[in-house]
Amino acid sequence: MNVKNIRWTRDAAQAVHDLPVMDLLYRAQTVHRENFDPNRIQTSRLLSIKTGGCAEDCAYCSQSARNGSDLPATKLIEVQRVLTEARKARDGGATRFCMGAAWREPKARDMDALVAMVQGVKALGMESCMTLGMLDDGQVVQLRDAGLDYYNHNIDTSERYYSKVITTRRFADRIDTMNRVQAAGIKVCSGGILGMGEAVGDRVDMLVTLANMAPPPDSVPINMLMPQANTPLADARPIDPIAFVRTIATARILMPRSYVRLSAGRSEMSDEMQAMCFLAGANSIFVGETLLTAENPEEDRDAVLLAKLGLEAERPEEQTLADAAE
Ligand code: SAM
Ligand code: DTB
Ligand code: SF4
Repeated sequence: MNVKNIRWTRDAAQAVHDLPVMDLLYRAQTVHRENFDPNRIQTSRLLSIKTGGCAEDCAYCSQSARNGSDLPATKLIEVQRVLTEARKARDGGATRFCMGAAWREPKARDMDALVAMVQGVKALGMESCMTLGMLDDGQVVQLRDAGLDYYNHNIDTSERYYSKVITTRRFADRIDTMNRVQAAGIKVCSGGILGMGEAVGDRVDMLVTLANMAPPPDSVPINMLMPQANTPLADARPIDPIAFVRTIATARILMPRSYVRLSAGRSEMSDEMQAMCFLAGANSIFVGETLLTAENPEEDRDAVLLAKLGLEAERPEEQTLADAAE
């Protein structure tokens, strides 16, 4: 049977999540090895191309204008600046360049610059990814035709918990944009955040929603909340590291052929916790000292960690076992 077509029920996914940790990790690592080289990791680099002043009210985000954060709002940055950063990222070994904008959705007047950014990143031989908020059909086609490889659009949590975190859009709006992106042939990158006060069932439901997409997202970022001053989640209780690892392992088992990205929050994780996440099937990270606005581990620390674990960064020309099997 084609693993892509398994439809997960909530109960089956919850049963996986609740396995004894040794069984869960063994199963996740087994699935991982069937689909990927276990000693390789994909590396992406992020750049905020438009920071702050966002009209949405995401409770975790430093960039929402409604959160009273003191982050100054910027305009969309110039194409040349983006390409200078992309070149640095490529020379530092990253294979994908991800550009993020603090928008509810892009405006028509921004589309030419966005298209030029995608074309420029592609010309450098890198994969391109953007995250710009909601997109309409025309925008999806423009970005696809420019050569956009991935679109990041997180569902963040379960449908049930969504309105506790964001009130300015609905869970269904997120799914609509993802479907549009997927229908146009752009790969979807979608995941969420752990540690926002959600229940275990919300984490499982979020993964079930992603796993039951046809096909599931190619890339699944799992972020650990980085509490931001002056946001409603500034004082959220940190998630237990083992609970975090369980969620990564469950994502790996539910979505065997997707890249699972250990995303925001690595700067707060021990080497041991990150190693457990890789053992649980995470095989992608953001590299570079900043994410969009928050900090990421220093490059030296990451280089030491990967060397200690014998993990090698994927090269651009490298095919994963999953790709090779298509
Ligand atoms: N504005 C666009 C959007 O929301 O789709 C793109 C940028 S937004 C910052 C991308 C993702 O980053 C969010 O969906 C969320 O999952 C993650 N994120 C934002 N702030 C975070 C934080 N403080 N801690 C962890 N993850 C965060
Ligand atoms: C994702 O899931 N995580 C990245 C990326 N997609 C765009 C963003 C993390 C942001 C962390 C908080 C910040 O830097 O402001
Ligand atoms: Fe805006 Fe994205 Fe931040 Fe939400 S997560 S406030 S949409 S930048």
